[in-house]
Amino acid sequence: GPYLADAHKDKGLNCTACHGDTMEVDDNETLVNSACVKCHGSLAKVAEKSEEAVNAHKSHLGNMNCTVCHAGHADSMSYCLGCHHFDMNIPFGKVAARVPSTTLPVVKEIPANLRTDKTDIVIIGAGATGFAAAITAHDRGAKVILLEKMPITGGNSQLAAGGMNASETRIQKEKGIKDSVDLMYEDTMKGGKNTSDPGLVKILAKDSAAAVDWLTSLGADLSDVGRLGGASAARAHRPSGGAAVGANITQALKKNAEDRKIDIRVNSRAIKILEDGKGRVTGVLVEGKHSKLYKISAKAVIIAAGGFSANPERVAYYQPTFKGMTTSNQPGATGDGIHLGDAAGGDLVDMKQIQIHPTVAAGSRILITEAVRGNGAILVNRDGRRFVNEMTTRDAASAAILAQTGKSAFLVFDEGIRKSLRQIEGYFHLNLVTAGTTIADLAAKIKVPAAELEATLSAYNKAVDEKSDAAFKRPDMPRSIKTPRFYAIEIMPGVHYTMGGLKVDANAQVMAKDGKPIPGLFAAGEGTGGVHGANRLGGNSITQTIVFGRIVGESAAKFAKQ
Ligand code: MEZ
Repeated sequence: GPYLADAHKDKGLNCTACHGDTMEVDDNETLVNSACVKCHGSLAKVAEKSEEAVNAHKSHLGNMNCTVCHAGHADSMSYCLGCHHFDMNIPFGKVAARVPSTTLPVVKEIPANLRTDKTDIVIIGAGATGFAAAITAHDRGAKVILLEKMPITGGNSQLAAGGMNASETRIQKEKGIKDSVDLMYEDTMKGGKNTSDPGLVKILAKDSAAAVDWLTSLGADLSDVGRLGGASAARAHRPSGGAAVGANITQALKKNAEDRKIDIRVNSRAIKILEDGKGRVTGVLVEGKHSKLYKISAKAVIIAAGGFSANPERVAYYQPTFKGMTTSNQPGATGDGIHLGDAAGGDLVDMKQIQIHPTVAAGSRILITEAVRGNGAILVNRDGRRFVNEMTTRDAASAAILAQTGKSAFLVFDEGIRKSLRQIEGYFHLNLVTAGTTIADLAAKIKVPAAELEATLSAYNKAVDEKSDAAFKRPDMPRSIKTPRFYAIEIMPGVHYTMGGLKVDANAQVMAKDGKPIPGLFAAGEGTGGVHGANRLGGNSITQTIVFGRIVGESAAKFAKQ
């Protein structure tokens, strides 16, 4: 110390002021958090008082518990710093992020007489997949426990930016956008280099419109549509004004799960899948922040714990050339679910298929959404020249950037593009954008030759007018870049998505190495392989979480009833 608790004591508060008369501490830290709010007001109220340039109490992570960052009897640590690099003072805090270990604790022997909770279905991971599965299974009459090892729910889904791909939606029809399920299937297969599981891709495309309707019925806003790389039509659904999709949908899902009183447990890491000795899954072993080891006995287990982009050792194991690269992922994306399923006998597919996203802000973990390019931005190198079709697939765009001097490039756009996409304001807020009143002014600030940059923009604007990009064959150029001010963000590729994972069938059952389903074990989302093959198209990930999250919830509920 001294810690936050000491400061409270100095103010005359005793232990029960924060911990209640029962002094009970569950893994959600329910009592303490409600005591914080009782004295200090809600997160929104605290945010109103903030004078900081970056208001940590008002973030895209939604309404979080106070104890996510503030600890009573240990160093406080800002959750934001897991991804950001702000100068952020936190009372009794360390300027460091609390990040989970990238490896699961090894359990040699499970102690006898452990507390055992009982449920129908236990779900590992509270991102979009886990929430979609939990709500669906609950609505089919199953009792559900949703586990999340991080102190907040939302996972990587919460960070999803560009959109959710779906075809033949009501919203597309209203906007007069021509698209079809077949076209989405073809684009996805082509994007994945024809190595995806065609059956799973058919489901993704066919159920995508219903997934958008379902989310909308739960209160999400998917009313804007943009176009992302590798898509033959505008099908990336996102909130109005082009706001980020992830925070909007995960907060709607969370609210719906809470309204249904689903048992959501944060700070709760599943560390082993339990089975009966005959191959049937019977539950999980959990390590809770306060409850320590305990068991949950369940009729079905759903793995929805995402991929492993934030596990640098594993990324380098499968792709040695990606060693040391930054990532766009939240620190919890360490691949626990894949590891747990593997240890339970599940087969793995496509593990070497790791996607790097071309545009992560240089020196950070902040993804600059592909939608900035989708809405018209171009990429230029240090010579002030374009070097690639900006809307090509991510692997090709990333390879092109890594081939430039400095292994980075500049995303260049203007006031018109800025106005077209609400997410861009966030990059200004985070100080990631360099602005110039003229092209020459911008060029000077980012140290590229002004004449080259001017020539590049004038050639590009001509291509926009002629609707033909002879230089790089960019298929879609929705806006020219000629309205001051002019802007640039330095970007470099970062590990973004792991395409491989547990092998599943069309009912989201995990397949064993002998090709048969493991009874009681289900999986969906990024921790499964087969949907994206060798390369995932932007916007297909959120679609996968909802389409297969609903399927896995339904399948597991059916299985649990048998
Ligand atoms: O699906 C994605 O990964 C995506 C659209 C990312 C982004 O650039 O916004």
